[in-house]
Amino acid sequence: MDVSGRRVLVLGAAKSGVAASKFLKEHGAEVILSDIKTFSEMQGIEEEVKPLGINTIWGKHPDIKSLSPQLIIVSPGIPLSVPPLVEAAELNIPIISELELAFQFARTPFIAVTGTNGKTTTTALTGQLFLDANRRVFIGGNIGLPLISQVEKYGPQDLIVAEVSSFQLATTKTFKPRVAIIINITPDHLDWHGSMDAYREAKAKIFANQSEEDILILNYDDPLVKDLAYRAKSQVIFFSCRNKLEEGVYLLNGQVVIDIGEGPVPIVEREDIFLKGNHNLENVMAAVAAGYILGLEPEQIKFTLISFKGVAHRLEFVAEIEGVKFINDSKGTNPDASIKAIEAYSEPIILIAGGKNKGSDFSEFALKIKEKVKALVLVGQAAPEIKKAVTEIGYDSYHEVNTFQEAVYKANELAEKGDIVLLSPACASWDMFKSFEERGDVFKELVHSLRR
Ligand code: UMA
Repeated sequence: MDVSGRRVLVLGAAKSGVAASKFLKEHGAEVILSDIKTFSEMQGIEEEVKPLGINTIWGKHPDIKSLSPQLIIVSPGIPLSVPPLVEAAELNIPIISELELAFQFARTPFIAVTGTNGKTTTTALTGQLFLDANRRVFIGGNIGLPLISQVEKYGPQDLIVAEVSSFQLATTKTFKPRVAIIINITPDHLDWHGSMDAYREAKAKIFANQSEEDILILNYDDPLVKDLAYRAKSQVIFFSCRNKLEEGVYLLNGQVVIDIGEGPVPIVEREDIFLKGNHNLENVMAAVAAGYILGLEPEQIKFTLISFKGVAHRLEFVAEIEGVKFINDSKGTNPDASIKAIEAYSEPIILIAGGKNKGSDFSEFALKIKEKVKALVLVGQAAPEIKKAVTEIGYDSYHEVNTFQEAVYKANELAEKGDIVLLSPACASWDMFKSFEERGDVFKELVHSLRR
């Protein structure tokens, strides 16, 4: 793609829009960066980009007819239904995502990972497999740094492992990863996409341009994902946590094995994998398929699987103190995520839950607590609601506390050797913290202070 001398409108001036604008300007484009946020909200960005010669429009939708851009780069958070994009589509002005722009400038093979849940863990784990094998790898995209800011720093011998969202995929045109992974598809972001069908079609764009020499890794256990195989031109590798497959990645006598037509090759004992839980097994199997098909040795893959400790705030192991393991799952911001976290452990659990409720119903969560949680410590705004849900079904092993610090101390006091103290609040953090990251960091500090 040659952008030199072309007038490009970048819609949205957050992380990906700013990175795209700088890149385009460096490559000789005439760049207009816009955001509906006001000048005062965007002052910092204005000061950052103006000296580079990037023009800006703040506080309103840009007028497409008067600007007449030749190309539009749209930020992931902006739906295609906003007026300037509807108008641009009518005028046949190409609209692409920062992902498509990055791909067009890339010289590096991509492993692209999408799915409703688990994409961050799968992306980080897949990247780590290759890092551990001494490959030069960039891990980014929807997580971490925007691809466009890094893409030219990597060459044909390197690898880009990219988490890609449905938003980014919806406006790809030529995106063609060497390996594509779809972990699962369940309802999400329907306000942006308009329907479940449109959401699934956006995800399916991850392999739309793949050809026979490319690889598509699909979850056999998820019907919406499995059926996409019929449409693929690429080589499909299935993975399954539940079924013994004729070919693919699956469990055989407690071992994760891969069979790509040469018989089952053992990779690792399931119980030796550091990441626990069925949902993590999906992530692990997808990463195994990608690593093996791109030539990593089973021993190398095994090394990473037994040592990779996961991404921060997602079932993150913090410490073991006097036989009690402390786990930070501050990312568990809704009941569904916290149910999965509870299911991930076979040990007795002391659960810390509560925070800001986002309108969730806690009845399923309460049932899981009754089934598996030895003691429950409740904190934050939603504590009374969770208490009501558990008492209604006859669970009384709960303790209400007033501060987050008290919650950690109470959980520690209740825990005995062999137990797990799990922070998985099932709620947002905003009643007490700026973000779930801050909540997780405070939890980790408090846990480490217990040692002293
Ligand atoms: N805006 C307009 N016009 C509109 C609507 C919005 O100008 O009509 C502006 C907003 O004021 C805002 C900007 O457009 O300033 C939108 O920015 P953005 O939300 O796209 O933010 P970025 O920082 O560019 O972040 C995006 C991803 N955001 C989303 O997908 C919503 C980030 O993923 C990603 O890390 C980043 O690019 C770098 O690639 C976040 C995310 O939540 C983590 N992703 C979703 C998920 O994981 O479920 C998909």
